[in-house]
Amino acid sequence: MEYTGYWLKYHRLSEENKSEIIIFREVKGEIIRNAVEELRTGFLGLYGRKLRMVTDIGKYQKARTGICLKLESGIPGNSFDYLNTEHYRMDINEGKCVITAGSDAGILYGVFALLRNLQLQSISNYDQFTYSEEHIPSNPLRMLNHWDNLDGSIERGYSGNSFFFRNNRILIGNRTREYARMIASVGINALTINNVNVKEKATYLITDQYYERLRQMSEIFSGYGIKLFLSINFAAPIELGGLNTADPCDNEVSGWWKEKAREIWTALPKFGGFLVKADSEGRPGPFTYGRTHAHGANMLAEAAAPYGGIVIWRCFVYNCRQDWRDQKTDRARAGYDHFMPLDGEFSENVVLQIKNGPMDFQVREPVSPLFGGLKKTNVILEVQIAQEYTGQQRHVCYLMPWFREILQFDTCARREGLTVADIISGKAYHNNNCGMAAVANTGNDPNWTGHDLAAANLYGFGRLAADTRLTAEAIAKEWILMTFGDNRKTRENVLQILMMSWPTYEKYTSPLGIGWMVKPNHHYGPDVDGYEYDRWGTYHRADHRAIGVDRTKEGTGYCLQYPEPLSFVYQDPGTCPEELILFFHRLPYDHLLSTGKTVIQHIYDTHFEGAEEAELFVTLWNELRDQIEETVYQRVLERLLLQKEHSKEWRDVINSYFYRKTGITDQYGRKIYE
Ligand code: GCV
Repeated sequence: MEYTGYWLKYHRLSEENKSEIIIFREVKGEIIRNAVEELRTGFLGLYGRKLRMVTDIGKYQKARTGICLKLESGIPGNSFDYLNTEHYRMDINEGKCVITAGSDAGILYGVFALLRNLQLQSISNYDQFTYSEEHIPSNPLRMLNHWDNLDGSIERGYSGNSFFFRNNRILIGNRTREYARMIASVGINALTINNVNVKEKATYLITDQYYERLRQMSEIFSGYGIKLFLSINFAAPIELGGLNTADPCDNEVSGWWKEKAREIWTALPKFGGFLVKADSEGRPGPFTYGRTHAHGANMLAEAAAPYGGIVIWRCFVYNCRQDWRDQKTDRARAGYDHFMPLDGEFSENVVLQIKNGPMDFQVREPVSPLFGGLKKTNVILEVQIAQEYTGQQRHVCYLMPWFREILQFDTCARREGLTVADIISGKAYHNNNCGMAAVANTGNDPNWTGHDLAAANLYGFGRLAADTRLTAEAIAKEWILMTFGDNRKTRENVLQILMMSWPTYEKYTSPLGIGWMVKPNHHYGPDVDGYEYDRWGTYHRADHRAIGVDRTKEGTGYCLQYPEPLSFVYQDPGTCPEELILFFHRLPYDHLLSTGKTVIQHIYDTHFEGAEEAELFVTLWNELRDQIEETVYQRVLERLLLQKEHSKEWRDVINSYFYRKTGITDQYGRKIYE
């Protein structure tokens, strides 16, 4: 395999070189061909066994070992078409395995599940394996958003350059196919390849300069059940079409998009649709013309509808030219204020893509109130596995515990409870186009993700999006075993590192939900006041008496965007979850937390603890020296050592800052620089 370092390595489970296995398939097509290829690779790797394919059921029945792939229409009683098409059932009984699915993609998922189960249960003798599993994906859309630029750079990319673009050209090669395999194996079914900030040359992706290469790429991905989408420039009618407006209510503009859609889908029959960042951080949008985001999205949706295309419209809309002196404007409110009044106005094939929190992928934020608010709109939960604010893939930060918390969060949108997972599955309000998207963390580094342990986030995101009931720990265990093989010490130590890593990162960086104490622009490293007097609306407002932003009804009123009883819970510092207390409240440093600690002592303690824990990661990794392939071992060690040193920098900068502001000493007399 050309690109090593991920979970499809298929560590050998047994050396016995037994007879071949027969695959019977009654279905044809590219996806099935790829599924069979996966079986071949998997069985060769795991057992050194060869597979032979037959289309004669008699031969399959006579064989001692076999795998049968067959299609079946929907699961009775399930009213969701999309789910029916991607389900699979797998029954394995002493050497015979039947994978039944609702579509070719379902069969592919069943095949990956078979290979995964053989590895996870360390089945050294396939012929004696008995097992059954049925799976319906939790979410219809399970998507990766790449922020790759056509020059080959990646916005917030921490693992090398793009493997999709270089020098304004589209790259297609082995790596494209390997990537498709890798992400299909965890259930991803859609992706965008270009940055949401669509400028300059990227605007031209929807012209015949790029169609042929895009067609080739979309076919590689669709061979693994993955739809290709593109981020588009809302001002394309002006920049490409020579019109003097991009007003969504202008007939010429909507006509231009209709013609464009016809052209795109003629050239790319497997194309999925558009992702749009509009009126956000300098990107054009409907506001320029006094129109709403519903006008903008619906106009595009009408153009895409004849081809079954969808429009994914981002809710990351806020004023990025705020005056820091203005204490009334609260960036956290912006998404809800803009989009909530439009609930019910969006077309069926529009999906609103909402970042998990109201700000921007901080290590901790409350869940966006839009999830509990919108009831008549398709929604996608957007998370970021590119670790922009969580260590930039130089620090280990396994994000699945965080994503699980978000998914399980009760939005209180209904009295009987309605979690984010319920809402994004589409089941809560019977919506078809819903799901999860992650800003991708891959690049052309040999191991794809820079930090080898960051691959757990890619694997984890896919698995979680496909099955939101999986725990973060269960996912981590899978990834470790499939990536590093079955060694007890490796399983224990890597699991400990992964499961500690997000809380540890939070401890030595941002206390109590405050966020944003990072160096401006690149967002790596501590700078407590980095954004404090800037235009981005991200303030902690710490002075010598208090810290935090009052978002209660007496403050910015953000609390009130949540339904009751949540709004009450957040409103009162006595009931507000403490990990978010400074997000919602402005508190004096001597405010007592439920632990009996003051806010300032909590800040000191967590920063000392976090740095100690980062040091422990090095110790745990060192114990694996003889177990892990040398290059991987060294690559991870180098990053863990850097994290250890850098966590001390965070600790000391933050502790000194607050000591200098408050003059309050650490209760335990530890070293804080004056
Ligand atoms: C692609 C944050 C990031 C930007 C990113 C933006 C977005 O502000 O820092 O790099 O732009 O989010 O999600 O659109």
